[in-house]
Amino acid sequence: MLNLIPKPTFIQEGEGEFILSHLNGIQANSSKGDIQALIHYFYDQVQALSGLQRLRSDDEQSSEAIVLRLDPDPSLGEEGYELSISTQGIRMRASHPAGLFYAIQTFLQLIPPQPTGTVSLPVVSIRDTPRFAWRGAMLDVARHFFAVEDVKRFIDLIAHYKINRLHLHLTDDQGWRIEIKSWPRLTEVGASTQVGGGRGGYYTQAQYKEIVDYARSRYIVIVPEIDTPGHTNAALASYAELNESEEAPALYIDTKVGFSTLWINGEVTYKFLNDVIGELAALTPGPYIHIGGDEARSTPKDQYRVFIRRIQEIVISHGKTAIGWNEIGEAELLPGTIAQLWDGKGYEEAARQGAKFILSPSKKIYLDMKYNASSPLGLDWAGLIDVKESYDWEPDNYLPLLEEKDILGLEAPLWTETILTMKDIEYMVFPRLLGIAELAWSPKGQSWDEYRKRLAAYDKRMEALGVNFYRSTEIDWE
Ligand code: TNX
Repeated sequence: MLNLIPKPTFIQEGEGEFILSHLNGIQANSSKGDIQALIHYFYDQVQALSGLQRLRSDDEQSSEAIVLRLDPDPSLGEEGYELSISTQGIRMRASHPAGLFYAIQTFLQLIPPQPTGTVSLPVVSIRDTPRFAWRGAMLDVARHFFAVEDVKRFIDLIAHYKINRLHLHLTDDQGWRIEIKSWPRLTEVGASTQVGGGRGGYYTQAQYKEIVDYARSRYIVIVPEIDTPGHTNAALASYAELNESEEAPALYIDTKVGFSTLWINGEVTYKFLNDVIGELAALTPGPYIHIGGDEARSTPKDQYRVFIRRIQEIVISHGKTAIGWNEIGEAELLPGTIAQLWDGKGYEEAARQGAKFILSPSKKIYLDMKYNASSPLGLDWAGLIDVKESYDWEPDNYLPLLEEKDILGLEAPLWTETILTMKDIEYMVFPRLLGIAELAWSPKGQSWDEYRKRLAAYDKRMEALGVNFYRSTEIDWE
């Protein structure tokens, strides 16, 4: 059995092995920048995992050993690939660069986790395409702020499991984390603290672009969220005119939700949102802007509906697609708006309006939930979620009104009320995200009993990457 996660669509194992003793001379049939970048990525990753050395010159006999090919093949789609290892060498093929990136991820998982000087690879033929187009993770950088380096490490780690969306929850009651040049107090004031009263922080526009570019090099689209009309205390504290009372509240460092709201009937609110979303849209190559919309308990229902309508219009006017948490179904959804399911409120209305869904059911894939009653980190309002609970469910059967065609995919959020450091992030995310990535990528109907055996080999891999993961007792780690 090959321990691959997510499990590929089709695997045929053969006889024998291929021994890689040094790294050089990858052959590619394209000199496009994307492909050259992939070759560098491949060298760096293989070298780091295996200790293999790159030879200086490319004129060694091994130069035909590793071949990357871009071949138009509609049956592989945007992200599919073929990877074959024979006794003669390694061949990866895809229609688009993303597919080659995923072929590389699969290849990296075939490298034994302990470096021995050479790499012995099984003869195998793999053909693989994803089930869902949306395979996401979310990081809340508002409750606690995380430095650019942490976000890059997070991107590197999740990319290994073919995650292709990173949703950044950039604003909340406790902090505003993205520089907006036309409204500078958002960061001068609104970024100055975080849950518990620490220093907070924010990304300059240049740093945000650095994150976007880094994510793009790992085939991950950044989905920025400006949470509205609730979860806005940091903005309200920065600018008095955004409050109906025209008085700025104090900054907030506690974790209770539902008390803040933008001033729905104030025109200044829409000028503000147009400026913020305009700047963010210009910095974001991906097609999405997330507008939040959750837990707006201090916004009267009728006003909430007006607000959600107007903010969708603003997002569309900047050329982007709006995404909102499931509550937005209570308002009129404009064509194309995507609903993100978390607790089901508003889901039926959104489904009846024909919205497409991203599934983030809190009882299954909230990465901020404790694993068990003695987990040192996390919350438990949605339940305790050990590895099996997060893996062993079927997206297509989860909600009566949604069929496969209505589901764009899955996204696992990490809210950070109790998460302070990169080590904390890793502990909550790993290993649960591996199983969630498999639910999003692999064909329907995988089995928990078989999955848990494959996962058992990943402690060594996670150790090799220095990941602080949770050693679930549900797994017989190797
Ligand atoms: C609910 S999920 C929230 C977040 C909290 C989270 C904690 C959602 C859309 N809203 O504001 O951080 O619970 O688990």
